[in-house]
Amino acid sequence: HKRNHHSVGIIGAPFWKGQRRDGVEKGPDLIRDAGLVDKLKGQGCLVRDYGNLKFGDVPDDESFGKVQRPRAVGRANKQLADTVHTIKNDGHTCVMLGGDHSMAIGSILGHAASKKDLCVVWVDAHADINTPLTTPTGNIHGQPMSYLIKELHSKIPAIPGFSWIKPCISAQDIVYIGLRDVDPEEHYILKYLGIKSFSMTEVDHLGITRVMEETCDHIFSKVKRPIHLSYDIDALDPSVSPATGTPVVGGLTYREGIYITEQICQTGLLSALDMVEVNPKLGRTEAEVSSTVNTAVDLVLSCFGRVRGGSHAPDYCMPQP
Ligand code: 6HN
Ligand code: MN
Ligand code: MN
Ligand code: MN
Repeated sequence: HKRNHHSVGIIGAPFWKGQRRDGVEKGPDLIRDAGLVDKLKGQGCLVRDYGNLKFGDVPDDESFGKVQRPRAVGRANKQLADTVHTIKNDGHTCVMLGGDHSMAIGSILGHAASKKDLCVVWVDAHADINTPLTTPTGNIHGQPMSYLIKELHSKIPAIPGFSWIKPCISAQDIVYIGLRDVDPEEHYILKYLGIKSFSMTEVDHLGITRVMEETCDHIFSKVKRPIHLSYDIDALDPSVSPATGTPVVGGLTYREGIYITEQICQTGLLSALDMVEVNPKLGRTEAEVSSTVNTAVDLVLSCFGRVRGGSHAPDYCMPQP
């Protein structure tokens, strides 16, 4: 077994304006307070914490059609993209702690700025691929994928605050896992673009083992490439992670959720991770909040070498009597 030398750069994105429930901006600090950095170091990772981004007020941020707070979302994502680019150029695997899922726009664009050939594994109850014209809610956390996919470029109108955003991934470079609440317009887009997706039906039918084998077959069909793992905590069942903005029954078990991250770690190609949509204000009890936060921490740890079967330092020596 090789020594764990993951070099991890953490950036907090305490941003909520991609949706309407406040509290999700508390995610980064809660995940840190649950001991993320020390636990990563304890399993042999080198960790640099870049702190939290600070988002200024954006006045006069009128909606664009249905789309809510476009200038604030555009600006926050530009800040995040620049920082993720820096973290990647510093040589780390980047961990973005959200915040709502609209921040995947900046995270993926910043990542793509230093890794042209990345692929995306999107673990979520939702497809987050509404365009500004199909969105039923106007919430940008339900739209990030639509701005990033080259094949959708012609379907996206010019949005205030978004002029810097250029699509950086192709439909064939994406795999979804965990879908169970997909809007009809989103379903059309997934089929129209032929995007690989493993809904909860496929997870039930194939089992998580084959889902991960087929995920890797798909993303590595031509060549091995860097992985951007975008993990929405609502992919897991609300019995595991209830403190989130848009919970949907019938989700991944804790074990399936962790198995995904263990297998992504095994590829050796994880290049950036988003851990988003933890919202402590939506836990009904302290136990619901801690279950959600601790699960988020465990998912990050498994991305960076934690194995359930245990491990030990290569220089470990047994105590002599
Ligand atoms: N998320 N499809 C719905 C919408 O508003 O477009 C829900 C989106 C949920 C987004 O969980 O990150
Ligand atoms: Mn560059
Ligand atoms: Mn979701
Ligand atoms: Mn999401």
